[in-house]
Amino acid sequence: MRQRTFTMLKPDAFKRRLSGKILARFEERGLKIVAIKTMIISEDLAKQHYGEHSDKPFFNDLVEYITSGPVLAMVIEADDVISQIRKMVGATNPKEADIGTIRGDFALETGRNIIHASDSEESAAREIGLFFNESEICEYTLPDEDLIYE
Ligand code: IDP
Ligand code: MG
Repeated sequence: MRQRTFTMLKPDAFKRRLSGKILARFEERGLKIVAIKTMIISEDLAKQHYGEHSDKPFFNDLVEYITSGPVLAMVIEADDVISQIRKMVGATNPKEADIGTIRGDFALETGRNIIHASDSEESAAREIGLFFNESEICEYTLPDEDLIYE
């Protein structure tokens, strides 16, 4: 069964006009985008999304950062997609992220690390539910799925 994950280009990525380059990486690898939208996240949604970090010293800055402009929120579907996208995203601190990862190639600071990706099946289900209605998620088949999957 293919998996779904929640991925979000943060306001710095969107404002730096990196969306196309980052989406191209997902598309070229054969991952299927099943939902995508731009939005400005409310403070309430930001606090829910990052609820696990509410006790951290950076929490207020994180909420301010993620609500500071448009994000590009998406649901991506593929085999093992949660762990594959985390690998493509790279370490939380871009200075420690491998070159070739999205953070390693496009970012320098933890507080400006340009992209979010769910870290487990549980968080993917929770985050998809926070950002998307079922009716916004598109079921379809890629025309080259038999070339991507054996
Ligand atoms: P992740 O995004 O790689 O899953 P988490 O530890 O879940 O990393 O942290 C969520 C987000 O909070 C990070 O992507 C980053 O934007 C921010 N963050 C995490 N640690 C710090 C920090 O030490 N200073 C500032 N921001 C941080
Ligand atoms: Mg996280």
